[in-house]
Amino acid sequence: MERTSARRGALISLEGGEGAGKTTVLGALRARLEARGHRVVGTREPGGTPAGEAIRALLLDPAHPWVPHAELLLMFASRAQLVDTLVEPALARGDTVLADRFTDASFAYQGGGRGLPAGLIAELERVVVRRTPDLTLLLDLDVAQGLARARARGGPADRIEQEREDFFERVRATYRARAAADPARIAVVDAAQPVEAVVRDACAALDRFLDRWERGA
Ligand code: T5A
Repeated sequence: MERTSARRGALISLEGGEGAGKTTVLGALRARLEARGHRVVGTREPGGTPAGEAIRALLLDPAHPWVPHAELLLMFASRAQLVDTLVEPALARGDTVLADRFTDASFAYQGGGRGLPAGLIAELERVVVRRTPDLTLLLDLDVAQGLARARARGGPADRIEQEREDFFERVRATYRARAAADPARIAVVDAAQPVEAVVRDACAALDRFLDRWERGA
């Protein structure tokens, strides 16, 4: 039975380094939400809208050597379009938004990875996004293992996947630091486990959150 409520929907994001298994886990999270009566709107970043997908293509194309500030602003251009045209209307309808990456990715990749100031990213978040996810699931995985998984999938590496390993080590460290600083919002899932165990732990963290959220807490 669908939940009917005047309350706004929840914003749930999924984060992790390259090859951490987000795509693999997303389907299970959606199924769990729907089984609990939530209407789910899925998004991905960069992208998620026609304009955002065009920005994504520019961002990931190895032909464009974006400087860090340009990369950051393009991520936020895509996110602004997504938030205003898709995320906010969905939350206002009471739908649950399941986001494949959100602003934490900018803190991790453009902040940790590229070395841009966290204060600048926080200011863009405050002005452009105006919202923090209600729950974030962080799929945490050893960098070399994640890159090996991503490479095993085949196909050419995109511009960001072509970065050196130390870049992804900084990305991972930033994600973990953010989770340590905000454990009430960010749940860390050990993504080195077999798929079934990752899905089980991610769904358990989702259930704990939904138990509180559905009570109105
Ligand atoms: N980015 C994004 C920024 O720099 N700043 C930002 O603000 C934002 C929003 C695109 C890029 O943009 C950057 C980050 C990215 O570099 P993306 O589309 O989310 O973002 O790209 P990826 O993180 O590269 O997503 P992937 O689709 O490559 O990885 P996934 O979804 O995490 O991994 P998945 O599920 O495809 O799994 C990878 C492989 O591993 C296997 C899968 O079968 C698959 O083959 N696998 C497992 N194998 C063993 N055990 C498990 N537990 C497994 N789980 C999955």
